[in-house]
Amino acid sequence: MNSADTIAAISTAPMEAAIALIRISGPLAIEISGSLWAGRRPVATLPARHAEFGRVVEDGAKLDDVLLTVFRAPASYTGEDMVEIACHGGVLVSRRILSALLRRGARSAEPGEFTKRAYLHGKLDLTQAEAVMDLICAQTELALGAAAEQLEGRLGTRIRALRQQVLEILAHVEAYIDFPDEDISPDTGAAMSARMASASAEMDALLATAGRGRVVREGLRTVIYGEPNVGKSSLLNLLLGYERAIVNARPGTTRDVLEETVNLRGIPVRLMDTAGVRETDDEIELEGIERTRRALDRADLVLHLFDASQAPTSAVDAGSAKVLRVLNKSDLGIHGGWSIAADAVPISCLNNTGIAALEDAIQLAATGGADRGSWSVAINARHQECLEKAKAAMIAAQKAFADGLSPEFVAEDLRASMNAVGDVVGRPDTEELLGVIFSSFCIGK
Ligand SMILES: Nc1nc2c(ncn2[C@@H]2O[C@H](COP(=O)(O)OP(=O)(O)OP(=O)(O)O)[C@@H](O)[C@H]2O)c(=O)[nH]1
Ligand SMILES: [Mg+2]
Repeated sequence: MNSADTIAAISTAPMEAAIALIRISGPLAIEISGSLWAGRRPVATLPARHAEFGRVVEDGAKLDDVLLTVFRAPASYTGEDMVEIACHGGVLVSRRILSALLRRGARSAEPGEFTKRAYLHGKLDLTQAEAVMDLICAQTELALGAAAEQLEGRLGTRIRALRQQVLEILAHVEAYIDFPDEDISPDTGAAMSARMASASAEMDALLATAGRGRVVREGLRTVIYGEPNVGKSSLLNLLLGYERAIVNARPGTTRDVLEETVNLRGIPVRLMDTAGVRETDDEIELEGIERTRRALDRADLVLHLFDASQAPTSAVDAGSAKVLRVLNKSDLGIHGGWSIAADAVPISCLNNTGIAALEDAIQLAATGGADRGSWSVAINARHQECLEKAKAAMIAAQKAFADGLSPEFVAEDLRASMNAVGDVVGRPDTEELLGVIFSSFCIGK
C-alpha cells in the first residue's frame, strides 16, 4: 500500500519551547527537504538516522539553524522515507519552515496521518496505533503502563492467537464441507465443542477488561453523594489538595456538579461534588438535585457521605455503580447506629483522618483488588464492540453445531466471528474504520 504524496507537519506542541520538530514523510521527503537545505553534505547523501547540523534556506534567506535526520524506507516510523527537522522552538520559526516545505510540494498532514501510514505499511497493528494516542493522553502511571503494554503489542498478540484459534476450528469444519460423506465422529464432535468453548472463554476474558480499559482512558467516574452539609465539598477539596469548592455551614451550598480529576495511586479518578439531596422548594436547589441524579446514573463509584455523629439514613439507589459509605465528621463521635464494616469508612475532613483508608477502599473498588500487572491488557470501546460481535457469532456457531446443522452454517458463523476478532488488530480493507480511528489523533503524530 503506497502513499503517493509526501506529507509534512509540526509534531511538537504549538507553543514557546526550546525546540520544535517538523516531520516529512513520503516518496519526496528527501528531495523536498534537500531543496531547502544548506549544509556540509546534500540531504540525499546523508547516512540514515544521523543528525546533521545545517541550515534551512529559501531563496537565499536563512530560515533557521537546524538538526536534520534522514530515515530511509522501510526503516522509519511510517515505513516511508522520512526527514525530521529539529529547529528552534517557537511558533513562528517552525511555521515558516513548514510553509516552505508545503510550497515545495509537501502536503499538510491530517491528524494521525503519520501513524496511519505506519499502520498501512505494517509497522503497527491497529491496537498499537491506538496505543500511541493513549500514550499521548495518559494522565496517570496506570494509564501510561496500559498504553505502553498495548504499544508493545501485548493485546495484539493475544488477539492474533485468538483469531488463529477460530481459524483452526473453521478449517476443521470446512474439511467436512469438502468431504460431505464423512460423518463427524462423537470424539471429533466433542473436541470441536471444546475448542469453540475455549475460544469463547478467551473472548469473555478479554471483554472482562473493558471496565478497566474505560477507567484508564476516561477515569473512574466517582460521585460524592449525600444529604446537604455532610461535608461533600470538604471531601472534594481534601482529595484534590486545594479549595476547589465552596464549603459553608449552611446546607444547600453546592448547586452545580463540580468535576475534577485526581491521580489516586496511579488511578485517574474523576471526582464529582454534587448538590446535597433533600426535600426543598428552592428552584435552583431542585435543579442542582436533578443534576446530582443524572451524575449518579453515569457513575462507576458512589461515595455516599454521611454525618457520622447522626443516626444512619437510608442507602442510595445507585444502579450498577459500586457504593462506598463514608462516615464524615467522625471527630464529632460516631453514632451507635453505625456498624463499621469494610464498606463504611470513618473519616474527618476537619482533622484529615481516615483518608488513607478511604483511598484504599477507592483503589479496591476501582481495581477489584487486581494488581497492576493484570491491568496490562485493557481493551477500549472499539475493541469491545468487535469482541462482542465475535462472541455473538461464536455462540451462534456453537448452537448451530450442537443442533447438528449442516457444516456450511457453522462455518459461516465461525467466519463472522474470526473476522470480528481480526477487526481488533485491523484488516487492510477497512478504510472507513481507519478514518474514525485516526481522525481523533493530533496533527504530526
Ligand atoms: N466537625 C466537622 N465539620 C466538618 C467536617 N467536614 C466538613 N465539616 C463542616 O461541615 C459544613 C458543611 O461542609 P460542606 O463541605 O460545605 O458540606 P456539603 O456536603 O458540601 O454541603 P452542601 O453543598 O450544602 O450539600 C462546613 O461548615 C464544614 O466546615 C468534619 O469532618 N468535621
Ligand atoms: Mg457542597
